[in-house]
Amino acid sequence: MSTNTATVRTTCPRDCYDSCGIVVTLAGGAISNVRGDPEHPVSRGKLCPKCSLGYNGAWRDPAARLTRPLRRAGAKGDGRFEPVAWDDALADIGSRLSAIAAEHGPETILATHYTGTISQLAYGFPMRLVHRLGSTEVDPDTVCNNAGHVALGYVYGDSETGFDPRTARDAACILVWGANPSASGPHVDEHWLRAAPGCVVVVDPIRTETARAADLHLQPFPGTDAALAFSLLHVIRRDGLADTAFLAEHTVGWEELEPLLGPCTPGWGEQATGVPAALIEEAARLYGEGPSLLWLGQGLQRQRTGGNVIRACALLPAVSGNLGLPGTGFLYLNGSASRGIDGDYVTAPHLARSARPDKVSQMHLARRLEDVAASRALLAWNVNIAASNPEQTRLRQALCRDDLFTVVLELFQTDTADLADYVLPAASFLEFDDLVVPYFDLALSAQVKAADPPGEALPNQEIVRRLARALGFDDPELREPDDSVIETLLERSGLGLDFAELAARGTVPLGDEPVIQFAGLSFPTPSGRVELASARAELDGHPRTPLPLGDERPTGDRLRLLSPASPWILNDSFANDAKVLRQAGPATVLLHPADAAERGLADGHEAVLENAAGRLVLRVVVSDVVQPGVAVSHKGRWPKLEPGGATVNALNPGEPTDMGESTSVHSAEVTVSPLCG
Ligand SMILES: Nc1nc2c(c(=O)[nH]1)N[C@H]1C(S)=C(S)[C@@H](COP(=O)(O)OP(=O)(O)OC[C@H]3O[C@@H](n4cnc5c(=O)[nH]c(N)nc54)[C@H](O)[C@@H]3O)O[C@H]1N2
Ligand SMILES: Nc1nc2c(c(=O)[nH]1)N[C@H]1C(S)=C(S)[C@@H](COP(=O)(O)OP(=O)(O)OC[C@H]3O[C@@H](n4cnc5c(=O)[nH]c(N)nc54)[C@H](O)[C@@H]3O)O[C@H]1N2
Ligand SMILES: [Mo]
Repeated sequence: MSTNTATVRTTCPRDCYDSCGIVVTLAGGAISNVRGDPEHPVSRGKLCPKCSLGYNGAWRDPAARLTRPLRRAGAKGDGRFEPVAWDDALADIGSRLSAIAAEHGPETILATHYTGTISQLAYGFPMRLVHRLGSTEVDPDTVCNNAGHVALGYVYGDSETGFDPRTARDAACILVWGANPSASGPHVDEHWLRAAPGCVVVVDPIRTETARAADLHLQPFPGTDAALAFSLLHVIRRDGLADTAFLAEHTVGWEELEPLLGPCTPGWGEQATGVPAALIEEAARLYGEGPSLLWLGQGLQRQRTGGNVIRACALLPAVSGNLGLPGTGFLYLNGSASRGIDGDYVTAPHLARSARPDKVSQMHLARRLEDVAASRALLAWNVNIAASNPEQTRLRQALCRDDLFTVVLELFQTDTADLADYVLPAASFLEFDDLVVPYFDLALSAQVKAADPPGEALPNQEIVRRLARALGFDDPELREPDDSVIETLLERSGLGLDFAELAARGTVPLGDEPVIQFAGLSFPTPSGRVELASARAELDGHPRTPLPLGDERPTGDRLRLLSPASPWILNDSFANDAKVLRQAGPATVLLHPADAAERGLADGHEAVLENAAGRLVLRVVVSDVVQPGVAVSHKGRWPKLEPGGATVNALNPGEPTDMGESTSVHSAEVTVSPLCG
């Protein structure tokens, strides 16, 4: 029998360095297969295993997906819901929110969202309603990378203009500092990093697959990277690899920084970080001679002193003159403005009727939600805070408040959705058009609708348009259809494409040649130069320069707990897919053989991890990829699918970083002991 088959070319909008091109095969109008686009430079015909399984599994399984609006029909948290018609749901949500805004002020309505999808409209359009309502935004980046943004802002005035990965062809060295693309960007790892002609130096407390494949792996104790950076800078200066002309013309503060480098000898660095002095010497030479690229990972800054860490590491390109030339520069992430995307057009901050309420850090969300007077309602889209946020137990309790009116937009019935008053079914990226702006490669990609959403599900932005109507808002921005937003964004981008052309090409790179980061060597800082010392930082209560400090080692029998990305799960996405879960296996804790032996633990044992925030039982894997004093348990599971009803974030106290009130999740400390011992 012949079936009517067709293909649609689209893009993966997960929060991942890869942004893979996808080919969707349709048979008789329904999706029959989702795979990598053979013509896409990143995916090259192959999706990563998690996306391949998930997009051909739970994401297209109508039994797993939310297909109708649901209203709570029992006590908060007991999981009972009843289907309800869209119009009834929206009318009730509209009147509840209006009443809360009128009675208690719109700022008592909190809005939390993040990168469950990074496509422009599904990510940002709902902010139009948040602005119009005057509600309080829970600062999205504070659960991920805000310390790094703030820190790079002090030094370079900009954290979202990174190197162009295409310039790797000109680099003699690539220094990957606290990123693990073998998990967090598997195609970037395979096709970009491993294919690069230069030598690769990796700085990571774990011997990740990326570290294993590198020419040189420096394995510091977590949180000691600022000391390591100062030690590298000591060698760079001592060996005449500091670019004095660059320092004189394009930086301020060298005279304040230079004296700090003197004591930071490789021997001192070894003491402070655990990295052998000889490796510090070698890495400094490789990086300092250049041309060199520096990739500053996001795991790097999730430390108590993460801001100081990023500021210290960010000195390297400026001191060694690895800026403004082919094969040089640093990358934290490439923001959408570099593709000409007008973020304010998407989110329309001008819709705010009065001064916007201060944002709340995700680190303080549990506490804020406990405050009845300050938080009456919560809107959530693209997040599963009950899984991904710190203080998991405390947050769950706060979300159980009967008088907190919670509305969750979701694809799946997550732990967060379980605690909602209304769950609104969202369409997935396979079901509507949008724009994807990769945050590694300098390109722009089309997300193209391949099929209708299941049941009554709708894209976030359509849900928001309908909700705005129910709230009685008639601003044209809240009625603007998707195609108008998309075409306006493309027009303003200056890339000379409309959506049809972009969709036909899938992904369009920014020009033919690599863009040089900070080509004119002018920096959007107050001085117009790289600020090795920063008056702005000082005004904000920080030291003028970064400092050669490292976090204290855990005392007593505690271990430092890292919970980075797993190759099998993406944040909390895919953790509900049966095949993905089978591949990922049970939740584990990796322990160094010495730490395991000391605690009488061996492979397969159950261990209790405990601290003031919570307690968690995990299966032990003894492994020398971790160093003594460090335990590893990957992020990304759903509490309700775990035997103990909790995940690693039950152990995350939510202590904010030194800058940006951001997550210090990799600073958590725990005791580890046998379950029955
Ligand atoms: N222990 C520990 N915790 C961490 C981290 C860590 O390193 N360690 N990392 C942190 C980081 S970096 C991040 S970014 C956060 C991420 O944490 P989350 O934002 O909670 O996780 P995601 O899985 O990215 O996305 C959340 C939800 O978005 C939904 N979603 C996907 N597409 C759509 C859509 O189109 N519409 C709607 N309405 N929903 C959609 C998915 O189904 C998913 O449930 O976790 C943080 N938590
Ligand atoms: N498969 C998969 N891919 C993902 C994600 C996922 O959950 N799963 N999450 C996505 C998201 S939201 C983000 S933000 C990115 C993050 O991706 P990355 O930037 O790669 O960050 P992480 O995976 O959090 O951590 C990277 C590395 O930082 C190391 N690290 C931890 N503490 C320190 C330290 O003190 N010093 C140094 N030098 N290194 C340290 C960890 O050991 C880890 O190997 O990945 C994205 N891609
Ligand atoms: Mo993230």
